[in-house]
Amino acid sequence: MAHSAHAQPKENGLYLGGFLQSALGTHIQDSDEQKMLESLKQAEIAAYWRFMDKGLLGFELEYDPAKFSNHQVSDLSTAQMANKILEVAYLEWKESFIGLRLGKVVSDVGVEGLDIIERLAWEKSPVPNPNTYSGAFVSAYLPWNLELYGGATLGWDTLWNKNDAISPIVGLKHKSPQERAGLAYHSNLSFMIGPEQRDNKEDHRWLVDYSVGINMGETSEVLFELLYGQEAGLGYDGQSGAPDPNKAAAFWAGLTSFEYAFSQSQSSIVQPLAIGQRLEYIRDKDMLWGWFPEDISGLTTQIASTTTIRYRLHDWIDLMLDYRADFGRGDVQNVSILRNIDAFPEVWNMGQWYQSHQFVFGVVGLFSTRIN
Ligand SMILES: [Ca+2]
Ligand SMILES: [Ca+2]
Ligand SMILES: [Ca+2]
Repeated sequence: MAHSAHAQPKENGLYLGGFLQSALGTHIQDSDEQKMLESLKQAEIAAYWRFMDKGLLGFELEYDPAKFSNHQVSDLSTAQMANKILEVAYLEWKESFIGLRLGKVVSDVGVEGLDIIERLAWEKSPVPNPNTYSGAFVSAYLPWNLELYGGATLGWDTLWNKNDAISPIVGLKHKSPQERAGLAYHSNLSFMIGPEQRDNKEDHRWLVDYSVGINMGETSEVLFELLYGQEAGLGYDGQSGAPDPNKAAAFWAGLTSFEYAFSQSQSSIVQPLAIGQRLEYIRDKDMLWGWFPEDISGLTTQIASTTTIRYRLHDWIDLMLDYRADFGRGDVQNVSILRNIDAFPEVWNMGQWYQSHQFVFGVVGLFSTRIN
């Protein structure tokens, strides 16, 4: 699909690229307060060197203001700055039966593209999985289009190890042998385990994630993802409602999305148009993630819908409209925050849903050039 192209080049050479994701947008919060969105969502510069048909050196530097929203830049150490700015930096080597990767890479977990040039929607869904990790990885390309992969990482979304412990990942990918009547699919089952809390080697987090993507006739794409995970030591006691260090926090989440590109349309005006709809569900019964897009804590269920219309004005510029609606509530008795409880709690004890609506008019500019 036009909007899920991978940035990495396929042919030998040295390349430079980048993109700018900017917006005019508003966010209507649960309090009915309206906030203008930051006009710059993300900017990236990338360099790739593909060599000897098998090797790839990749660097992607990003500026994402959201990563700096809670910090004064002057308070950050060089290591923290590097972690926020260096999105990926890796060396890859691919033989026909085996592949190796070393460095900070885009995580194998999940199905959605990390950046706006690799997915349709304005924002990646906040379902809890790692976006990137650093480490060493091996893939074995097996018969029947299977790929078995595994590696040792320093942890979720980090360039530096915050607890001197390794978080291994293993997974199995499968894709359809060839397009059958324009139908293609790929799936990915992954498992990751290791301590993720700062200076704590004892309490492990584990995550199992299953993802599927189905493409039909190069115009439609359906994505599907389901995940379940636990984080030791951060659970709650269901009776007292107090944190219980002997209990694991548990979370599960899923998303489904549908995209349609009008690239095969008769009309050249309609061809650059693509539309998409994504739904996601997150159950976070021990309030581990705090993913609601405002500063509201104590929520345990979130449902969100994202509707996207995107238009490729040129090879290097996309216009888009994106509407995201979030609904959250606290619905774990004695633990989460419940509000506006109905008079008949045994029938309807959910409290009212918190709501949040975000409207974006976005512009994405991209460039990519071969230097050598
Ligand atoms: Ca990137
Ligand atoms: Ca990025
Ligand atoms: Ca670690």
